[in-house]
Amino acid sequence: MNKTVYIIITLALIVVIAIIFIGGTTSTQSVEIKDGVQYITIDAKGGYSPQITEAKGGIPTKLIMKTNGTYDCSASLVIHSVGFQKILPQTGETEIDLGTPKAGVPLRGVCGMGMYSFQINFS
Ligand SMILES: [Cu+2]
Repeated sequence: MNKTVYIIITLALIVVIAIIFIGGTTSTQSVEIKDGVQYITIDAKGGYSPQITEAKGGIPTKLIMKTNGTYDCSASLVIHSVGFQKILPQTGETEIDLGTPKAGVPLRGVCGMGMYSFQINFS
């Protein structure tokens, strides 16, 4: 009986670790170039994901902030370098025009309280 419980817990742990691992690798596909415009997607819920994004500089870029039942302060987003300061909808997508970012100048976004942040590196 005890052995069975042990095996079930071990299997459950393996599944959880696998999900976290797969989730971590898929989040690297957050940059997409369509018709000469670079789209960067960042999820906002209990912080920002991915926290660091590698993107290309020198091309028109749009940032898409995705919220999904986001009731925490990561919905209140500030991006100083483009003068953006808004409360994101609790669920939805917000497109932010980043213009044409220069290579070597990272962009940082922070929540209204400065608790959560993300960074986009342009190269
Ligand atoms: Cu915050």
